[in-house]
Amino acid sequence: MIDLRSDTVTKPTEEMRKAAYMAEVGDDVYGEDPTVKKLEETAAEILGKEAALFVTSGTQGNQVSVLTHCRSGNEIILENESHIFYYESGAVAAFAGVQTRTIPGIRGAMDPAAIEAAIRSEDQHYPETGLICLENTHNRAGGAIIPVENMKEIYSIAKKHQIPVHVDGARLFNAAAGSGRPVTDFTQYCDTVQICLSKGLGAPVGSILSGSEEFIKAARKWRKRLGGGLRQSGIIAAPGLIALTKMKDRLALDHENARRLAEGIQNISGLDVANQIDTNIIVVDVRGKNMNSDQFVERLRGQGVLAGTFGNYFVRFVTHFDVSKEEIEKALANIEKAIR
Ligand code: TLP
Repeated sequence: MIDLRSDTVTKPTEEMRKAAYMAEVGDDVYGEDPTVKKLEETAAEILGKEAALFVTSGTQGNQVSVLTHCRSGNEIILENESHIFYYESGAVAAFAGVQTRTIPGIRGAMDPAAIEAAIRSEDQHYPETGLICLENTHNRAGGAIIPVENMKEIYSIAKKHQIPVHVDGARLFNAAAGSGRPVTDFTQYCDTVQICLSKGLGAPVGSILSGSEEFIKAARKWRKRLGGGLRQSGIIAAPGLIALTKMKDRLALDHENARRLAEGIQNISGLDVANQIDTNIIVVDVRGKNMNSDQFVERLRGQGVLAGTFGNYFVRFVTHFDVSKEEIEKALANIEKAIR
């Protein structure tokens, strides 16, 4: 099977498995796991923030962030198809008790003026705007890179109104690799950021939430409340450390493979690549084949290629380090066979 459903399917490398075996551990709720500490310190340094917290997943990182920034009854501003709004099972309502104010983006980027217009003024009828969330790269916008300039404008508006900005940077290192800019160019324009170790970077588990010392202290408590206080978690932090320090530089290869896959798919009659390929995600419109996305994905499965449905008529392919250049060529040949 050539698994292009997501970059979450990557398996830990041999080096990661060995690091897990060898990891020095302690009880992290007592603050005694040296490997977790090292991962958190390294992550904060790479992201240009004061502190960081190891969390179990991207969803937990985003939720801990919303819970730490907001009070119940607040409103948060986020993009129409952002992961926090679209794919986190309504968690911001279930846990933080905040309501969402969504704004349409262009390739995932929100218009700063629309954000400013959505910020609530002081009035007893209104909720308070507690947080602005951005997503970079933007998953449902097909891995689109939100430009640093857009983030800068939004951040300056947020600061004017004293509203914090959180970035769901599940694939922020893809944005850095795809734009050729250091990751701190992006993180300088947010107060907090969540990055996933378990997507393109290949770790088996975990995400990092990063921000100020004060914020992370409060976030640690929210993580505990959610049952995310782990014990000898150096076992999973050790592969995370390898992901963070050694896997970033190869993301450009995944992007190259994505461009090749997109080009090949575009050449198959009846299939239409719906997004510009900035990073590792390809979204394909299958309507030209008179199929819906479920039917298309099933046909592909029959030829040994796995992809994910993305609404009724769109299918998502994600490249990652467990799929080689040769397998991309094979996947293309098999996609052609599947729909012939
Ligand atoms: N995305 C997954 C699915 O949940 C859709 C995927 O396969 O792409 N933020 C963004 C932008 C994400 O894409 C994801 C995962 C998360 C957060 C959540 O991370 P996890 O799965 O670790 O909770």
